[in-house]
Order: sequence, then structure tokens, then C-alpha cells
Amino acid sequence: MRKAMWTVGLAGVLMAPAAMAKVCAVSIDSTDQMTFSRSSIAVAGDCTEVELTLRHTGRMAATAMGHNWVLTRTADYQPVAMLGMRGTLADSYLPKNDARVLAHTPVIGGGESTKVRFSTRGLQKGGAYTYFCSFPGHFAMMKGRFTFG
Ligand SMILES: [Cu+2]
Repeated sequence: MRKAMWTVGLAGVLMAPAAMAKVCAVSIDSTDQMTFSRSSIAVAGDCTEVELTLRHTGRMAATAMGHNWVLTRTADYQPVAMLGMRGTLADSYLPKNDARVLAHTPVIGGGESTKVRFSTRGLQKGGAYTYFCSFPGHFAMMKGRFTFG
């Protein structure tokens, strides 16, 4: 009897973190016209993780009109994008191991889709964030405001 009660109690404790986790799905499209389908993404403050899906609805190859989705603080967006221009396709046109890159997908071409899942733990509620495409030359047109909370 005592053992059975202990088991029930432990199960309750183990389930608690799972009950609090909330994965919020967001999606955005990108095109052969060098555009994103939306200019802002808002994630609710109770989301513990974000699962972002990026689709490329065009037909052009990743080497010619590749797109990715990169999240940084708004203050970091231009410096990171500038460094990305010197990067390679294999590195998703991003500086390696740069903590300013909060989340990113790989670069995809027309007809492809990709996902990135990231924790909101490092995000500040009400902070200023920008998402953009780091393919060289795209960041000025392909960007948007990301808000959390
Ligand atoms: Cu792009």
C-alpha cells in the first residue's frame, strides 16, 4: 500500500514539466521574388518552445534564390547579416558558433520546406527581435519583427 502511493506521487512529479511545456507552431513562406509571406511573427508568452516551419513556394534552386529563417535581437540583425554574406551555403550563410544567432533553419530552395524548434527560455518578453534571410543580398527585403509575450 505504501509503495503504491509512492509510485502515484512520483508519476505526478514526473508529469508536471510535460504539462507545463507548450510548443507553439508558426509558419512562414518564402518566394522566388525574394519575399517572406509575412512581416511579423508574434509568439505568446506561455510558449516554452517554438516550432517554426519555413516553406519556399518558388522554383529556383537554393544556390540562386535560397532562403532561410534566422532570429536575432534587432540590434544584432545587421551585423550578423553582414557576416553571413561572407559565409557559405553549407553554413547557412551565418557566422559559425555566434551566440547572437538565437535560432535558424538551413537554406532551402524552391519546393522545399524546413523546420527549426527552439526554446523561448533565452527570449525576453517584450524584447526587440528581428527575423531575416541571411542569403547574401536578401536581408534588407526579407525581414520581419518577432515578438514574444
Ligand atoms: Cu532569401
